[in-house]
Amino acid sequence: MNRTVLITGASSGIGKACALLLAQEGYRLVLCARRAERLEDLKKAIQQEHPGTDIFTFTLDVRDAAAVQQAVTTLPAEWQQIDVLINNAGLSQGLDPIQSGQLSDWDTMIDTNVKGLLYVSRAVIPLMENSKNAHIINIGSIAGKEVYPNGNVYCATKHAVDALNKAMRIDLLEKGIRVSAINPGMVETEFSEVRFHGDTERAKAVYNGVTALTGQDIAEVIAFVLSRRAHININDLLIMPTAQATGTIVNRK
Ligand code: NDP
Ligand code: 8X3
Repeated sequence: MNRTVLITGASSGIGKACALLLAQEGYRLVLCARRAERLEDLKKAIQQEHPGTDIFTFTLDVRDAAAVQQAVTTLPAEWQQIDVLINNAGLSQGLDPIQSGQLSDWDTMIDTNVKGLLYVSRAVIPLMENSKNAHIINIGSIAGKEVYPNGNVYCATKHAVDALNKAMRIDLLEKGIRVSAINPGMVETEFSEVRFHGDTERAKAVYNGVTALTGQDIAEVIAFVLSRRAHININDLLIMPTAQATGTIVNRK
């Protein structure tokens, strides 16, 4: 049977691009996010473009530990083996100095990017143990490799993802489950719109004068990582637009 991939945050951006590309590569897809309608539209689009693709979708808020456990343990029988987990659901909220950041923004980022990733991994890993080709992809960030002004809590959550990626590789070593971190720089998705609480003008300005990465660019790298021969694990990749040198140094034209 073809490999089955479970992608969190498949309703937009990088997660959606992974779903589209991996469908093309013949994967069976388990897709989740909070926005059900988006997932339904994506399922229809994939089935139109790649007829015969097996897809199962469900709504999930990764911050809800009980809901994560319930959703994963009640997956239909034919979806009970997962080969690939893409821990992609995540977000940034706000870009404020630490002395004046919004507590609710901090909670949302920590609950989603760190605790959500943990809840999903804890629930899904047992479904990967019988796979002959199991692989976890953790979506980190340049923000997990360096800290930039006002990035404080978002950077801290992505540093935590960096640590968890390493920890998973150690803990899952004997099970033969591969673990890889994909750390992008600027990718033009809904990310900045979410960070700036729906301020589309401010979000657009982030990408002014820069050819940012696309979700497809990242999906292609993930497909490459997943397609290496079984004895190869790509531990960690940092992928930036050519016009970006660090989290904040960007060559705008
Ligand atoms: P998008 O905002 O386009 O997509 C984020 C996805 O995460 C959506 O599908 C959203 O779905 C999902 N999500 C957010 N919160 C939750 C939640 N509580 N439960 C379930 N799903 C959730 O942004 P990106 O595609 O850019 O972001 C994907 C990942 O990439 C994130 O982890 C982000 O930190 C990381 N990243 C992004 C970069 C960028 O520049 N864009 C750079 C580096 C890393 P829904 O709202 O439907 O629940
Ligand atoms: C998202 C990229 O540069 O805003 O992780 O941290 S950045």
